[in-house]
This record gives sequence, C-alpha cells and structure tokens, in this order.
Amino acid sequence: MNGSISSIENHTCRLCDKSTLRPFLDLGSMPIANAFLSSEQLSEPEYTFNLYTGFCESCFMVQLIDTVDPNLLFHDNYAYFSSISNVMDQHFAALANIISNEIFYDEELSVIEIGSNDGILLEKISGYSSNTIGIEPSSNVAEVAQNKGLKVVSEFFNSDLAGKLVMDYNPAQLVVGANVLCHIPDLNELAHALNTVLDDEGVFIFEDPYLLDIMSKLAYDQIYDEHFYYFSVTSLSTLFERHGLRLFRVEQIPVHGGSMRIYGCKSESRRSTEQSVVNQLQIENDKGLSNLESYIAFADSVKKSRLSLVALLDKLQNEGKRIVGYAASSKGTVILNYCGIGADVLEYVCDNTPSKQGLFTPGTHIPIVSIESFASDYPDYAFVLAWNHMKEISDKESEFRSQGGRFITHIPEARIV
Ligand code: DWN
Ligand code: SAH
Repeated sequence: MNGSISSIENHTCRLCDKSTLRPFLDLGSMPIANAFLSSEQLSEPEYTFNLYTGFCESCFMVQLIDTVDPNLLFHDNYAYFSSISNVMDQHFAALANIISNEIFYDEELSVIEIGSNDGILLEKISGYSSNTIGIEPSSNVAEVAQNKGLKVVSEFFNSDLAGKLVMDYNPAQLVVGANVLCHIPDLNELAHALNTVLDDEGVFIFEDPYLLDIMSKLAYDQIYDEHFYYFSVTSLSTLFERHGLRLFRVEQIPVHGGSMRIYGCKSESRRSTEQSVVNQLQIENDKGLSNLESYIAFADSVKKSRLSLVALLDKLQNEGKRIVGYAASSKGTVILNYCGIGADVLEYVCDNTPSKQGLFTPGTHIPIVSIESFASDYPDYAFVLAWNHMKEISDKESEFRSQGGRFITHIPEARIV
C-alpha cells in the first residue's frame, strides 16, 4: 500500500508520548539510505525497514514511525562528506560570519557544534573563536576535521556527553548544528542536554530541512532513516517550550531545497522573541500544518509524483535514450527504491565523492562511477538525484548541456530541464 495511509490505527508520539500519532505516508520497504554496497555485498541480504511517516495531532511533530538504530547510520564508514559542495561551503562561511557579528559577545567563551562532519563549518567558526569544539559520532568524517587541526569529540551528543562537556569547558555561549537536529531520535533528551551545556544567555542555532518546503515541493525524498523528524516552527517551539527553551528568531534559507534556521535561548534569557517567529507560526497555521488533512493530501500528491516520474523515464527509454543518475545522495536511495528505478533504467549514477565510486546504490544496485566517467561518454539524459544542488551541478556541467545533454528532475514534478 505504498504512498497511502496503510492503517487508521494511531501510534505513540516519540516526543509527547500521546497516542495521537497518525500515519499518513508509507514509502514502503527501504534499505539504509547511505549503505552503499561493494560488489561482494551485492549477493548478501540488505537491512531494510518500513519507511513510514506520521503526524502527531497533539504536539504537531511529523516523524518516522519505524526507526533505525543510530549506530547503524552513523559510524566509522559514514558516506556523506559535507565539503563536497562549494555552495554549501559558501553558505557556511556566511553563517560563521553571522555568528561572529551577531552572536558572540566574548571570543573566549565556548562554542559547541553538533554534527560537525568533516569540519566544513567548524573550521570557519574556529577562525573567530579558539574555544570551539565539534561533536561528531561518525569517526571517519570526524577524522577529516581532526586532521585539519580542529578539536572534535567523536561521540553522539546526548545528556551524558553534555554532563562531561560542562565539567571540562565553560558553559556554551553558542551551540550550533546544521542538518543534525532532525537526526537525533530523542529530542526530549537533546533539549535537556542543551539546557545543561548552554550559558544562561547562550544561544542555539539549528538548520534543518523545512516541512513547508518538503510539502510544497513534494520533496518526499527528504524522508529517510537519518531524518527522524520533519520540523515546523510550530512543532519545534512546542517541543522547546516544554523544556524551558524558547525560539527567538527564525529564517527560511534556500539550502538543501528549502531549510529553516532557528535561533533559540533559555526561556528566561534577556533576548526578546522577534516578529519572525510570530509571523512564521501564522503562516504555518494558514497553510494547514496543524491539520492531518494537509498531510493526507501531500501523500496523495506523492503517489502522483511517482507515476509521472516513472512515465517520463519509460517514455525516454522507449525512445532508446541513454539515461544515467547524477549524485548518489541519500535522497536518491528513496527515489530509486520508492519508484522502482533500477539498473535497467539508469546505466549508472555518477558522484564526486571518491569513497562512493566503485560501490552500488542501496536496494537498487546501480553502479556508482566518477564524474570523469560521465564526462568521457555523455548520455542523453542525467536524472539529478540531488535536486537541491541543481544549480551547482548544472553550472559545472555546461559542457554536457552544450553537447545536447539534458537534466531530468522530479521536483516539484517530473520534467526535463
Ligand atoms: O542531512 C543530510 C544532508 C546534509 O546530507 C544527511 N542526512 C545526509 C546527506 O544527504 P544527501 O546525501 O541527500 O546529501 P546531498 O548534499 O543532497 O547529496 C550530495 C551528493 O551529491 C553527494 O554524494 C555528492 C554528490 N554531488 C556531486 O556528485 N556533485 C554533489 C554536488 C554538489 C556535486 O556537484
Ligand atoms: N553538519 C553537516 C553534516 C550533516 S549530516 C552538514 O550540514 O553538512 C548529519 C551529521 O550529524 C553526520 O555527520 C552524523 O554523523 C551527525 N550526527 C548524527 N547524530 C548525531 C548526534 N547525536 N550528535 C552529533 N552528531 C550527530
């Protein structure tokens, strides 16, 4: 029953513990999004789980119903290296600049970055404050940052670690994390840990994919194992308020196909709540983010989106065109598995991450090759599996386009661009 409500039965919300979690979208059986396979692993059974999403009618949090143990997701062979994108590098330089201009009140006070990955942001913040530490459980990417001379603790950020950090460092003036909050299954514990490490006048900043963008762009491929939650300002402020924390500013930002940057502090902080929070809560209410019907309508549109993508690829294949995938992203794993697109449709997927090249896509077993292989024998069409980087990829691949190649995107609907 892919793409529809597979059960009217309610589940328990992971955060508010009420039995008001209503399932609305079933994307079916899925492998781990970043579990790329070696040729030897192709004949072995793959770990799968049911990619099933629900909306809590009490606390408004959209969340996965079945989840994968974080230790299976974030480990010593994590596939995603943040520094693969120049646009993201510029984005984080701008964020570091905002932090230094608006947030720091003393460069000696401490800063914690959660989910610092290969150091893309941490390096820039360290340029402003010497007292900066990254927390990154995936030890292979943490090591890249450590090799740049950055201070990184390779552990999951949780209450225990927060307790140790306050013993060893000053209370944090800033806690920052990009694309990590939604990766943490127990956000009640996270809020508690934030309270422990934050200075009374400290600030936290998080950026994550924004639910309103996911829904308006039909970006169902943002839904996968690593993303336990899909945030709105409504659901996040409800969560933080329960834990003595408060959002004081929110900003929509364009990265990763549409994200929300939230700024927060302790409830008692001197910082006043800005109009942006009030405005966004009103927008979300007007768009129906507190109503189950909106999510049911989204699920219906997702099903249609799948049909239109499959029809477009079928048509091009029947015309004898050569089609490949561009970017072996986590999102790509969702699209390919949910839409049943395998190696019979895409000749290969090319990707600029050296460690992904030579491996195969999870579930669908399409070979991953280098961008150089793509350039050596251009196909007719390249289906972009990281649509969030479309501009960066299209700018890089002007030669492909000038030789007649075309990109395919499925966002917000399947089309040739
Ligand atoms: O939240 C997350 C985001 C930040 O990163 C994580 N859960 C995992 C990961 O998600 P993703 O894999 O969907 O990320 P991207 O950034 O959409 O995908 C990047 C992929 O695209 C990489 O494998 C590299 C590739 N790529 C490329 O081949 N050429 C990317 C760019 C920009 C390029 O020019
Ligand atoms: N901040 C980077 C990386 C995002 S990918 C960026 O925006 O590009 C998500 C990262 O969060 C991974 O590197 C993963 O290992 C890390 N992560 C997951 N759970 C975490 C936790 N509990 N504490 C700290 N980092 C975590």
